[in-house]
Amino acid sequence: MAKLKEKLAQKIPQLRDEIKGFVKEHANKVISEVSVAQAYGGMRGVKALVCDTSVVPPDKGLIIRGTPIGELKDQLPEAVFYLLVTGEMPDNEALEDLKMDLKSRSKVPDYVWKTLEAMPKDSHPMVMFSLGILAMERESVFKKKYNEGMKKTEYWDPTLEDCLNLIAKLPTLAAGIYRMRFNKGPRIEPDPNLDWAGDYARMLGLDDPTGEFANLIRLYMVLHTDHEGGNVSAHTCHCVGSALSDAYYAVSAGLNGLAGPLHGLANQMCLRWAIMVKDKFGGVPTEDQLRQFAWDTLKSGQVIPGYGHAVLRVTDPRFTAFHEFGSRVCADDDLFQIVAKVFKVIPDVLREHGKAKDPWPNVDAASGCLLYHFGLTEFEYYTVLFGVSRALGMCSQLIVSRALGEAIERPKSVTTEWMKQAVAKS
Ligand code: AMX
Repeated sequence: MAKLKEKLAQKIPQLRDEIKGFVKEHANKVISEVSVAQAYGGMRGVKALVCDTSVVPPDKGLIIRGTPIGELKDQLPEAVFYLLVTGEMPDNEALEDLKMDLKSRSKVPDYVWKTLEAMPKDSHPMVMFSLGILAMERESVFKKKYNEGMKKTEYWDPTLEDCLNLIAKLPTLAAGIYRMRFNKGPRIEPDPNLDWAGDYARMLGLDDPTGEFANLIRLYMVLHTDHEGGNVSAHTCHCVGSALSDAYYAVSAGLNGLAGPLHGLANQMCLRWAIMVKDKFGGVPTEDQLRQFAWDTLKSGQVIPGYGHAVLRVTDPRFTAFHEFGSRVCADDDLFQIVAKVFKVIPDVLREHGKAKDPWPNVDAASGCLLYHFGLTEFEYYTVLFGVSRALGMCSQLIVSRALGEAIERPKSVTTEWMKQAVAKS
């Protein structure tokens, strides 16, 4: 049995018993209340979901299984995936085992390419990515086993199989989409000797004489993996998976949420904004010019992309990791300098503007300019990169959910009339 599966098989029964006992003992304890503002305001802050893979304290940012993301930035995404699922870092043997396992599953079926080739040429790369995943649903081991009549305690095993099959194929699929959608020539086949993210960088086909582009993709894949359970992509995946729809359905659904401009699409918007700044001022503007440009954006009713967050109230540590990478690798790049200057100017502008609860940069504020620096200039593609990484987190959460036998999601909705009566009564 592969090391990751072995580890899970050893941990799951105990974990399941622990949570069962905990729920039984404290079933009626209240952990959260919901105000009218929260019900109409995207349920912000309502504690009604459980996610053990990661947590985002507003004053610290992402912590994966107890380790702050800043301390994981030099790890491989495969190691972070193992950590997300099991709660432990893999030793060398387990890591190598997982890397090889993923390699052996990386071939994307031909019918997926044919499906994608039949799509309109101007389809958004996220549509192609989500559809490519959905097209592979017929491969689901979970669905097969479910139809054969598996026991609830066994759900996690074929879910793990589906997730490994899916994750293994994502770099090949996503790189193939890049080359197809942006006329980059034939697809590049996977290299069995490379790590998951390093091979993804190679299959995109950009020049990388220094190897720093591959390092950027490794970092990118680590930083975007997971962000607790309530964000749109994770929550959507969890909700769809709770109906026992398999990982292909659930991850594809999560990615459709990631494709929104307030979520994963923000990275493409960020770069577009930085390029607009560069074009308008013919290079790096002064701080005053930038401040004025930001006010013009806000006054026209638009948001400053890459700033603000639903949960965070500090500079996103993932932004810091990208900022450090850029300072080391491309400090002279005009767009990087603009992004660095935006970081100096925007928090004060947003504070003065007085709306955003969080005036600080999020993960999307710096990633685009780094990709652009290395020649990945098609920013419509950036959310796909985010999606490849976020699939690691969504899959981890699904595996844990099936391991714990979580119930189908079905919160209670109420009408506005009900709200009015409830308020009147109180
Ligand atoms: N620029 C201008 N206004 C902003 C703002 C920004 N960067 N961030 C928040 N605001 C505004 C909101 O639009 C809202 O205005 P409204 O009352 O008129 O509707 C008000 O400030 C209060 O919003 P909030 O409670 O601070 O944020 P939120 O939880 O509702 O939304 C987010 C969070 C990220 C959607 C928002 O900050 C935003 O739109 N940021 C820009 C887009 C972005 O960077 N998204 C990426 C998020 C990270 C990710 O998922 N990839």
